[in-house]
Amino acid sequence: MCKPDAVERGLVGEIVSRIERKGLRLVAAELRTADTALAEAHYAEHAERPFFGELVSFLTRSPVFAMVVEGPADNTFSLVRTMVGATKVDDAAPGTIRGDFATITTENLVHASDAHESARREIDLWFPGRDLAG
Ligand code: FUP
Repeated sequence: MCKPDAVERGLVGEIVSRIERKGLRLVAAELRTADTALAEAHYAEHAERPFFGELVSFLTRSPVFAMVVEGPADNTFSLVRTMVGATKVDDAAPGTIRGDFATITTENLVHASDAHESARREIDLWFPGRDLAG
């Protein structure tokens, strides 16, 4: 997902281009503004963290570009996570999306599922009824 900061900064094309050049394929994509319920469900694992409120405000402040990405093997989530880079911007290596374009951790441009299970859960959350989760 290109988060609100990525859409605001006009980086959707750059991010999609990197995914496509890698050899991965978009199978669904949508520009939409998340409501609070969707943002809270998306970040449910962080519900007890002190930054949860800010996270939900951030994700709902303007449209995100949600995507389902497919690759030739069953490691697509892992490939995408590597391209995205570390969560903390200080740790995000040059060559990664966050390493190349993000300067603060709270605005680190992209979200990417970190396992098959989270990918399935998040696809069902953002693209309900579409039977895309594989
Ligand atoms: P990631 O999977 O890399 O997006 O990272 P997390 O799911 O752990 O965190 C989700 C978002 O919470 C991050 F993108 C930024 C924010 N965050 C903070 O603001 N502070 C933290 O200490 C950790 C995460």
